[in-house]
Amino acid sequence: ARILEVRTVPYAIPYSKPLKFASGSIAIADNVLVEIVTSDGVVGIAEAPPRPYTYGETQASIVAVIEQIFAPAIIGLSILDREQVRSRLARTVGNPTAKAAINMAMWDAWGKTIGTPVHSLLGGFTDQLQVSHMLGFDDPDVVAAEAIQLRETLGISSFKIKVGRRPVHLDVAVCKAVRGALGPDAELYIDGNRGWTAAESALAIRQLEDVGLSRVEELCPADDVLGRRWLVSQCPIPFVADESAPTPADVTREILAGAATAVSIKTARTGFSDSLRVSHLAEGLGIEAVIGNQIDAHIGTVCSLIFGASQEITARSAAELSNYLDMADDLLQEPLLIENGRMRVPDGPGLGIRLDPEKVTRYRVDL
Ligand code: MUC
Ligand code: MG
Repeated sequence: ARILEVRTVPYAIPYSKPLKFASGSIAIADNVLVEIVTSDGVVGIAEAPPRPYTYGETQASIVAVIEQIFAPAIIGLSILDREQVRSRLARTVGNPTAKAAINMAMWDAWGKTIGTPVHSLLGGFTDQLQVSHMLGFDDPDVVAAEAIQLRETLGISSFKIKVGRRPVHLDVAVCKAVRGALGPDAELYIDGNRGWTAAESALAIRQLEDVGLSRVEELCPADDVLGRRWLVSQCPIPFVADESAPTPADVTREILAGAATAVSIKTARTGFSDSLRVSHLAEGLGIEAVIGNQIDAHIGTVCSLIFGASQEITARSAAELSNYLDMADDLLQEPLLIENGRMRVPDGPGLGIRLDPEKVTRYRVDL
């Protein structure tokens, strides 16, 4: 089957509970649905989330780069020509979520064409993942109540707490409140989105010693090169590279520089093909790889789930899959389900999800 058309559908669905973190905040899922139409009449789908504070992309820039540069470069190629497509898209620097959405829509089209789940095509390690929820900035009692509610209603017992505010004590108090509310069995870890200096981060790590964190992520900027290396060298738990390592080359550079000791994999920025590269790299290096959340909407969440469950290294840790819960609606025919703190891979062909055309019409912003 050949690629006949690449469609972009910008849409907007509000969050009923906005997420705030050190590098930005999000109140609307203003994503771009990407559809690849093949010569067999199959439509492969994926979505690209604009994260200007992380990658410089906007909803308009994602639509423009796909329509003006990417689509003309790949129309006519086979849906199996993923590496050729990757090479052609790589002639344009940046634009990671636009590239990733095209890659994942090609995998979805392949799976749908041959009637096979993409999860199986990727390796099919296991059919479910434990879920971890990201808790944004708020007062200690509010964040603790949110964590308790998610554990009571959905069985979620792993939480990533957003930190990076000043003074450091604000976030230390949140972490202590969440630990106090959940007790010793819950998994807690923190993500600073580069909000602190290396010294502030070191202070926080010391003050959080008895909270029992499993890891920390991007507490200070990787561009503070020597400060970051100093911090990581004294960190007693894994230090995750997220936005400082969005490509396999960045992962190599940051790990070899001593700027991180673990890596976050986000299908929103590396699609399936480069997420495979990053996970194999992590396996070869002998470091942890955790499935992160690009504040994914529903389609993006399914992509993270499918990929995370397909590889042994990513299936080991709880995956950040649940922030779609804070959105007011979705584009899907069937809702996503979290039971006993776990999500199961859908078993249909491709991504295993179906769009609701009426909802797509309601939420698209280009007509
Ligand atoms: C995360 O893990 O950092 C916040 C900004 C971004 O790009 O992703 C989120 C979550
Ligand atoms: Mg992060």
